[in-house]
Amino acid sequence: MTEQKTTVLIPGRMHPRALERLNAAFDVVQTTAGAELDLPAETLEKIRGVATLNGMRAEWIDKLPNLDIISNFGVGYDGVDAKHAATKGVIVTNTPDVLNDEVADTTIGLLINTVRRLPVAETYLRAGRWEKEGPFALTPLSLKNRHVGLLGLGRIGLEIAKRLEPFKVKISYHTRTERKDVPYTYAASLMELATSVDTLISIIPATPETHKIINADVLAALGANGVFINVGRGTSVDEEALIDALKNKVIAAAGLDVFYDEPRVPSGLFDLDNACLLPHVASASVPTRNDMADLVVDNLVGWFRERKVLTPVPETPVKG
Ligand code: NAP
Ligand code: 8YV
Repeated sequence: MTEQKTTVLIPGRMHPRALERLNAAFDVVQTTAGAELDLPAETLEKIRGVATLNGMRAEWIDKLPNLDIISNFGVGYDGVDAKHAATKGVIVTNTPDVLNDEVADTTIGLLINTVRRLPVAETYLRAGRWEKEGPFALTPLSLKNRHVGLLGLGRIGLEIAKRLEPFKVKISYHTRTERKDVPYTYAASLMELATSVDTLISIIPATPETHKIINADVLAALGANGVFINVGRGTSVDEEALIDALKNKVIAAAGLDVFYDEPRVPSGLFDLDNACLLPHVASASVPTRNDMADLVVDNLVGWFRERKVLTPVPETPVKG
């Protein structure tokens, strides 16, 4: 007699390595990540686990009467209703720490590309303009002598700060709770941070509290020499205010890896030559995404084999 495998739902896309491992360990049901979870009642009843790329709303959780665990691919789990899952006794896990170094490295790259306009300089060379027109224009901005403010100093923020130290910039930060274990200057509010620095790096989660907190006032406080870098979530930014600020030189430049309504990027940003734009790639290397994929699967396997999860989110109920 063949052993009955546990059923795991994958709504939408999934990393290929995670998919391969999930298919080996579980009975996998794949569906599109659209508005409706449209599966026969018999299948819905069988589903005990979910592996998702940040998409599990309350209505979907409610349709799965025997769900134990949602394993999210990504440290940010704003697309998973973890509070609602907790009320139903459903565990939510994410993929912290394994991506800290990659995201922090990318942030430094994006910061330098933004101030020194390196992607624009390469485009200039590739277009044959160096030979025809002479040297690329000097960049008005430099990283030298900057004062960098980190909005968020958690797992990734701290790695960004450590990488900034050798650049000899001043470092300040704002979080809701002051950290006693860091040598950086604490600002009690985002406005205080933006007023005191000339470079703002956002690495905070998408929550109702952080929605559009980087607004016209914050950007004005950053000032005309100001550089804004976002590697956290696009929902933290009032994008229209940012476009206005870049267009009218209220701030000097921005480097963005994340956007309000991905993958849609406002056309107003495409038109600006003081914006450096990346398609949400901060963790997107093969080794780092493989580590994230493994953690997604290991959380599910750990739960169903041993009733142990590796990386539950803070909202999740303690089970075992
Ligand atoms: P983390 O360890 O939980 O750190 C989050 C930081 O944000 C903490 O310092 C927290 O401090 C601060 N924070 C939260 N809410 C805040 C608020 N309302 N005001 C001010 N500070 C606030 O998370 P992490 O692992 O570093 O990841 C951070 C986020 O980065 C993720 O949630 C994800 O959205 C994003 N991310 C993006 C990429 C990418 O590809 N671009 C990759 C990975 C992660 P307090 O709690 O003291 O306020
Ligand atoms: C991933 C991320 O790009 O971990 C996160 O929160 O934003 C990124 O590492 C994303 O989760 C994969 O879709």
